[in-house]
Amino acid sequence: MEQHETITPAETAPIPIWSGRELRESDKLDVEQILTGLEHYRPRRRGWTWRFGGGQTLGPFQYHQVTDSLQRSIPLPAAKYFGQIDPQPDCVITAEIASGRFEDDLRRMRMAAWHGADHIMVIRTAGQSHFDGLLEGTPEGVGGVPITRKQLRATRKALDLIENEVGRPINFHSYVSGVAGPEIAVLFAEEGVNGAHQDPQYNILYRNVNMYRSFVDAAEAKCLMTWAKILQIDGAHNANATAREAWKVMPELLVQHAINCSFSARVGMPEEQMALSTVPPTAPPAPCLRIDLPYAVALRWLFSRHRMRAQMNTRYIEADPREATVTHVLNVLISRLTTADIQSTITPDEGRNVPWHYNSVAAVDTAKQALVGMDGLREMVALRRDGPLGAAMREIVERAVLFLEEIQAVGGYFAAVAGGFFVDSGLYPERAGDGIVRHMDGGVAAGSIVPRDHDYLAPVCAHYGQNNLPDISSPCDLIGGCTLCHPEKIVYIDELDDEDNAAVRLAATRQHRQAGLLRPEVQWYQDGVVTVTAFFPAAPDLAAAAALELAKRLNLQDPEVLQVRTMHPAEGTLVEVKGVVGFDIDPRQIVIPEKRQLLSAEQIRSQVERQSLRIVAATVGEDEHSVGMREIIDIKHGGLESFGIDCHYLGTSVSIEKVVDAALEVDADAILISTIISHADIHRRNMRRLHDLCLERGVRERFLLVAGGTQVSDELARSCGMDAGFGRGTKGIEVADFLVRARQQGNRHAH
Ligand code: Z97
Repeated sequence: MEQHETITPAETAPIPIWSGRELRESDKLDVEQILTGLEHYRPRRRGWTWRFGGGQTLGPFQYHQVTDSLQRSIPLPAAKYFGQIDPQPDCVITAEIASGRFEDDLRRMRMAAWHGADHIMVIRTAGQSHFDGLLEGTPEGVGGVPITRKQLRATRKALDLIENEVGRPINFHSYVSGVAGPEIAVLFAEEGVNGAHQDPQYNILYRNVNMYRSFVDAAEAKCLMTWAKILQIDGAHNANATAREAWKVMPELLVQHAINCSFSARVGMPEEQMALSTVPPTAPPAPCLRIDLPYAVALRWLFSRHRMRAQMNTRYIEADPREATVTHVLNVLISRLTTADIQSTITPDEGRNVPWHYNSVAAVDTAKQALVGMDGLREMVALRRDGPLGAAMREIVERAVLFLEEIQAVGGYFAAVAGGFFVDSGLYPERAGDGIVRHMDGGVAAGSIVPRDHDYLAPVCAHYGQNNLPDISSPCDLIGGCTLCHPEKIVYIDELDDEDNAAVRLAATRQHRQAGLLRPEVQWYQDGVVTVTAFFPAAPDLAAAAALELAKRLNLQDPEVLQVRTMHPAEGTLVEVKGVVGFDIDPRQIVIPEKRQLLSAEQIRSQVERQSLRIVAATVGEDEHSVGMREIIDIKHGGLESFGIDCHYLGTSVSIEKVVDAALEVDADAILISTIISHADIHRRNMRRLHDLCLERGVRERFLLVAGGTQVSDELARSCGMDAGFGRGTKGIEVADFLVRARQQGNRHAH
């Protein structure tokens, strides 16, 4: 299935259709097959792809900020009320996939893509920047998941299949950082990686790589990224995440963006290839829009020709996905009130786990839902610059300008870093004295820069700086082509560790996979992790301990409390606890209840129009519950009335005799009784009584008898003489479907 193609720049052209095997919706991604033949795999394009196209009308709605729909996707849950439309917003949506095992990540990417992600960021559990060389042959899983050629190829190959399936190009993204940054940039250029974080300031501040070395390396890396059209994401957002009082670093963030952008431009990177990584700095209970919005406006005003990558604020996420989701939606509101080219998502449980796949997908859905919900917002509201917004925005910009001026005054960026200017939590020009201090002659790889000889010559393309090339068309002509121009020259090295590698891991689970056994999972293949949510009427500490005890008694191994939410210090606490189950479920021993295919609402309506249908309904016996029956009947809930069925509701605590009398009086087609109370088997007795009474009066054949209630099942109802029974969660359309079909078929056993 591999093929050798010449790499062509992607631009925004539709994706080429791959001649390889297509994925079928019902097939699982065959990871072993993906891993086969990687030595021959070539990426089919190079460079970043934005979303394109855009029908303005989808279903009943007119959209203003959507792009082409996917061929296959999972729409938002509420789409079922709108003809299953799945509008795809105008910005690229990122999913962060980071299980720590790439073979598991591949499956997750597919789920994320179906929900609308077209930017897959693979992050590792150990900092890539700590490595000082290429990782060819390294076993996956050592020190987290380093990016190796093998992993890149496997990922890109899987993404080829996935993008064919959903019908939209997917950008694959990682990092170009650390002292191996230039080598990694070559690797990424060779392997068709589409986007990468690159910012020398990140190396300096967060990985303590020597300053000079970081900028020299960045020049080389950026040159390669420019050649390969890899979208660059900078690293300013990290100051948000690390400063003690993050909302005060806004002027500095602008300065950091400016430094990386102007350095990149000097290397030759076009402005539109630079994406600024921006995160709204605060989150509720801070009055975040008052702080974050002026910052967002200032940023876009200063960097109007660059791309904006809007990251979500995760600084304050601990364990409550609900809280994180609200912050994310507020972040998306800022994207919609300003602009965003990429809306990045992180899982709402980032504070407590490596991203679990369903949480990654939840974050993608949150972004999609919020973006689509705010479609065209800017056409309706305008940002007022003449009030506090304009004033705050000007103030941030002024502080940033002063910051830059001071950097120049002290002798430049390196001197400023040595002076602890950066990630200081004072609102500039205030300084809190807690900035990150790095020294010019210190850090990893200090003193490792070697000046090029005056006759230096490197016969490779996309190489930065002085190079004494003879007058030839391409530098690598001297050696008959470099690996960028002639990828067949790339030497592919598989994992070299015999014991820890993807093949061994897959072999360990092969039998299990082939047998189709099931075990829950959140992180790795069938890791057995489940969560239990329990409310205890107890104070937090006691509730947490009780939850662990609960997990133990449920036979969950390694129980761990994930979150504790106090409802009231004395009255109760909600606890979420995770644990591992050690057993498999064999699908062959499971009976899947057959799903009834319901008539459509339209079909039911037209049947009822053709031949009217009348019912009497009541909650029977000594039972005052009315809500269940009401839901089944009321037009407001899409109940029987909404299909034109004539409903005579008799109320609650109605005797069986009265129900039958009423049915005879109005000449009903069906009798619906509901019983919620079920002690002393009263629900069974009511059903039997109805059946018997109809028999006694010789009218059993005249009526369809239907019973409902929380303890009622179809089987039980039939055994008590009913024609059908409906349990908890029944919708009106299910009852309507039964009534229409049963009458149509002239028998009572259509259910
Ligand atoms: C994000 N959630 O989406 P190492 N270079 C830059 C970075 O920002 C990063 C690295 C390198 C975050 C992702 C934070 N960013 C995590 C400019 C990391 C990664 O592999 O951790 O050494 O470097 O942006």
